[in-house]
Amino acid sequence: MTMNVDNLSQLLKEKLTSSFGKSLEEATTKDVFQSICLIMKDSIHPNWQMTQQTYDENESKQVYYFSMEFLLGRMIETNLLNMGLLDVYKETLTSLGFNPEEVFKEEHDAGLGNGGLGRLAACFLDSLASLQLPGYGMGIRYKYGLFQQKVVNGYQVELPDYWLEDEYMWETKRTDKAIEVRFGGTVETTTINGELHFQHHDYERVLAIPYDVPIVGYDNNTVNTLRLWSAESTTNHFHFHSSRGHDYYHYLDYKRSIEKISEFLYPDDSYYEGKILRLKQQYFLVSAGLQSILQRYKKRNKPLKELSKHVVIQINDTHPSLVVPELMRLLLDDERLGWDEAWAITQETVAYTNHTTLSEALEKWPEDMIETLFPRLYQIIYEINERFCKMLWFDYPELREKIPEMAILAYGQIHMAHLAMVGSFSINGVAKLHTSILRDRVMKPFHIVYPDRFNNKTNGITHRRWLLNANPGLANVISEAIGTDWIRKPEQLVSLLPYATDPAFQDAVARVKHENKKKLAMYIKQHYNLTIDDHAIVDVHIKRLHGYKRQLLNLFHIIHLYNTCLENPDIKMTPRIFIFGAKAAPGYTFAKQVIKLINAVAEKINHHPTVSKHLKVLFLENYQVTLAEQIIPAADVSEQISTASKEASGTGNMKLMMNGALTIGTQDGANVEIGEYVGNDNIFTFGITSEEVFNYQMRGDYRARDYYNNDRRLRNVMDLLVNQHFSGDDVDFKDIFYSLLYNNDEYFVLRDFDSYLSTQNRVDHTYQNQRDWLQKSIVNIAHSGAFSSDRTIRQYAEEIWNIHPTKVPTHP
Ligand code: DL6
Repeated sequence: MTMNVDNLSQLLKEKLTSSFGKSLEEATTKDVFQSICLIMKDSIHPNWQMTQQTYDENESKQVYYFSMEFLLGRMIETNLLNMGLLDVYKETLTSLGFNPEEVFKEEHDAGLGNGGLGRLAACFLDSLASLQLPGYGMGIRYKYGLFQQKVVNGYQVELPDYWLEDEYMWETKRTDKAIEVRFGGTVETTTINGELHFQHHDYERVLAIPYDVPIVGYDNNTVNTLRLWSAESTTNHFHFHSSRGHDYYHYLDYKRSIEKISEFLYPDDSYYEGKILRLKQQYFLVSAGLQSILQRYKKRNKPLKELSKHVVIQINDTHPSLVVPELMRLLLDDERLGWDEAWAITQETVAYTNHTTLSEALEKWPEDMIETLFPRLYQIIYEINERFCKMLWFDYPELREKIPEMAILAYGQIHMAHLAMVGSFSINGVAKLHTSILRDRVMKPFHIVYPDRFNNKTNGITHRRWLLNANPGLANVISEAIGTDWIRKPEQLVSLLPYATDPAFQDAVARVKHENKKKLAMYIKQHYNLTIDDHAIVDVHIKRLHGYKRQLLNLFHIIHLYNTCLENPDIKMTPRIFIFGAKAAPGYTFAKQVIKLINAVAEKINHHPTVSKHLKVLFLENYQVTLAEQIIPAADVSEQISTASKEASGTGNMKLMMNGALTIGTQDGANVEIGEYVGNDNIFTFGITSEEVFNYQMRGDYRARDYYNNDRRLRNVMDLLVNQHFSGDDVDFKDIFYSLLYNNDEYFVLRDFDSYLSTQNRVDHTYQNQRDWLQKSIVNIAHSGAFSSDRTIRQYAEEIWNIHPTKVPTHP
């Protein structure tokens, strides 16, 4: 049935009655939202079933993307867009007297991720389905997503994000597909008929229950699956004896301890604390996921040695790297394969993506913790390590000295990245620079041993969510100029290049930007009671708060502008609004102090009678996917100012460029490739290079203090942190000041201050020439197709996974 306003209205009325016993007049927006989801599911589910059936019938090779994080955001608009029904749903809702935006807002963001890595995983799912590629996501159904951030008196306060409070409309619980996962216990080794057998005793049993979420492809019949595992206790653990009433309470304690495994998303992407739970979560995902894959594979009646012809497992960073020993365990102990065969299968099936070179984020686990929680896996890791180190000793004499630093197990710690690299056939970085840092520095000895495994896959973002959905005005202007082919082939956005100098097209782009700014201004007025000039430059810095992302450098520029305005009350400058959105890890004190400082500076500037005419500063609380969708279309300037070498790729840089913002950025992560595409004239690059950072680190001759002493502007900025200018008597920002001067400014903020300021000055001047600015903006949009996750996923599919599009027939 083709949907139109009439039949959809009818369906909606029927659904409201059958599911909620309500008429249209009685229905709340939540009822309407839920009814819409039910109607959508009625058409998604048959395609879902058909997709899985087609994959099985065609024996398509499938990728399983294992990730501890999937930052999905809201699904309703993406699903409707991909189903080709967004417009008719919006029209129908409007005709029935509902505001579609208000209805869509009823969906709580699925915040099952911390930041870039989790959002990337969500973009990848969208691209897999849209390219008709057989792909499966494997994750955890955390009961609480990343915390909700409130700002109270300028400080970050964390509240639980109970995203499941209302039913999650997209998921389907599959109790029949539950898997048992075992923790702890002991391993008994026996020899039967000359063969070693390993028996696991006294373990704790946890039930992994899958909740499947459909991932709808764009304008095709494909519906892939994101499988989220939830931990439950096994009921047969509890034997209630009426004479021993306390058994009941023991059972409740036990049940609670099990459920905790999938309760919280670990709210940190760089510091690892609360280790046991985190480690249990990793194994829980890995074991449940792998067991379910093998169960499904066996239904194909193929020999296990052909597993890698049918299955490829991509591990998203090291968090799921227990896949390597767990797959070995299943093949050795359950399937009774020999070591060499099991090892060959494992290495041919697993691929690893690295997302960070920060040493504090490269996971290491205490050996005793692994041994206690997973005694059999420990034995297997031990053996993998022994064999690996022996191989190094005999085959690579030149690396003998490096064995302690390359070992998987050394000095009481298990190095997960080493485990992942040794146990996989592909090791990829997420931007060219990052991959070369991995090859030439951080993982250099591994590159000597496994040169063919290393490869680069520069990240991407789904243009469907980040342009079509988030910025329909711009999408229309583009389609009017170059047609709609770019929607399927985003690289065709490049045909916009001739329009970059066309005044009519420039004006159309400018109008959309202005409309988006007005919308953002309204949101800011409503939520923060702050009036912003919708002709001001909108300068945005939105990402996790971390020292290396240098929100502080941005803030120093703002304080410098503030000082300049105070010194020259009659100054002429294009008004600018600086927007920050960032969550700090709850235990990361420095990052939280920076949030407080941003808010303190905002307070001062926004209330200053003259400065506030030129500048506004705003920290938007609870930065998450839906908020990003509101900010990005309105942005003019994209702050990508990490210390060179530290940001593996970044994806916010891509989203912002796609929406016509110009990047002010360091030569870091994917900024470098953005610069290569758009050319030096269309990006504002500044700061020291990664080579210079490494050289400073090697020579140890960086002296932050010299910059403070020699630059009056910098001193004038920094001194305001310690003379209570921004803080009154209750707080000061000495710790920040000291970290820069006495701890020698780990992230080179002072070193890059001068170059950042002069580049910001260029930004300001360029903006004053609107024609020039718009031309640059359009060049950025035109090249953003290269950063669609469709391109990235095609590269993964062809160069790593060897999977192919499988057309799903229309459901009869
Ligand atoms: O690859 C996705 C994303 C990159 O764009 C960011 O540059 C990088 O910082 C982020 N890495 C992580 C690392 N977490 N851990 N571990 O989130 O990945």
